[in-house]
Amino acid sequence: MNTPEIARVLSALDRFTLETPSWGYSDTGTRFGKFLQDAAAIDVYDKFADAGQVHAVTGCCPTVAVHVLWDFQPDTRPGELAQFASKHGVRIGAINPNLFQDQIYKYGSLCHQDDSVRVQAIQHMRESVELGKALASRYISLWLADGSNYPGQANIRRRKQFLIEALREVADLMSQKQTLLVEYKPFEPAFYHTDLADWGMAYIVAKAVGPKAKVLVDTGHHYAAQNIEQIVAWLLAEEMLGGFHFNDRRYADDDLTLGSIDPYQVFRIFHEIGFYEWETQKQADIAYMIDQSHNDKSKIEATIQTVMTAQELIAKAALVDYETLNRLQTQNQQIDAEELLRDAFSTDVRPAVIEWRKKKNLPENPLRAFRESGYEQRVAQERKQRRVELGIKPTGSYA
Ligand code: RM4
Ligand code: MN
Ligand code: MN
Repeated sequence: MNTPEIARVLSALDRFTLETPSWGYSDTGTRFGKFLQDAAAIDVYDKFADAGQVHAVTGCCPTVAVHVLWDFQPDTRPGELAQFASKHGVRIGAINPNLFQDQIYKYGSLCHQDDSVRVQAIQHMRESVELGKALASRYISLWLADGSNYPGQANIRRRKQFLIEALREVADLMSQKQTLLVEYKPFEPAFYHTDLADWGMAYIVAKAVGPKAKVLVDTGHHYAAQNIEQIVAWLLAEEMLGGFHFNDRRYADDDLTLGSIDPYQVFRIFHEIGFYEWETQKQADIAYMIDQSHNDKSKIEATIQTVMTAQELIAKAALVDYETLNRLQTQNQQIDAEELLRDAFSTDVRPAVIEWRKKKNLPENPLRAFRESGYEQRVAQERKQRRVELGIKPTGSYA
């Protein structure tokens, strides 16, 4: 790598932050059960402490996404929680409402045919918006689990209308500083139809809601052969890309570590963003977030590994020479254009990433630094003991 290339990598890393999810630090599993870890976070305080560790060694993760029902109790004082987070060097990021856990949502929430259920769902959205305001958090990040399991069960068009009306109401409650991120997912928990099943539906709904709403791309929420970077390019071109939930997948919404299965795809996504930024001469306003469940890996280590992977892939994408690519594309030089991408992808950028870390007084190898700190062993002991004191019984059963 030459000096201008290194400079491009350093500047790309300077501009990149990645939000970690509170739920990535606690025990999660599949619907068949959970394998419990002593070091897993018990409560939101543990989650912020763990997120603080990730930020301390990577310098790249200053915010933590929260899930309202998993992280807030009715008596939680948002201000106190924010203060606790800041003690650990992090801030509260995206607020994720939860419209899928309550029994009343069996047949949907914002799309439900009963007014009373929709009213309750909107009320939860309102509380999430208020929480966002109290915490000066910019994003309300909505994953809507609504859908149906059998053909004929639901009026799909009417549900779409209910959804748009409900989200318009929510948007009216939001301040100008808040953004609603609309996530989509093809299936699960419903297996016949999902009300927001793909990016087109999320786009239509976000557009109907107005300028406060943007689309969120969760990389795991696509069918296997789908070209995600094209979706990203189109959303960028339409100024409708609000954020990402990063994870990798082999089959469906597997929530595996980013880049563990197909790093080239992540590279191509970052490439589309870089190309857009070069062409428009402006930084894309995107919330980069992780959405992973570390079911059997060490949770903090898996999060650090994800951040390091993302930084390396961002650095590789920064090596693409867009001027040259533009010329090659105009001349239909497809092999050379493709080689430009392949060269960038196969460059070992780790020395440049280490240089960036040294400049920031960060450990050269965040994963090793975290291991050497002994944090995980310490909290495993302490949390194991605390579980006994709190009477928390290990259960991970499905039925
Ligand atoms: C969903 C979706 C949401 C996440 C939940 C836990 O599949 O990805 O973003 O909050 O899982
Ligand atoms: Mn997600
Ligand atoms: Mn998901």
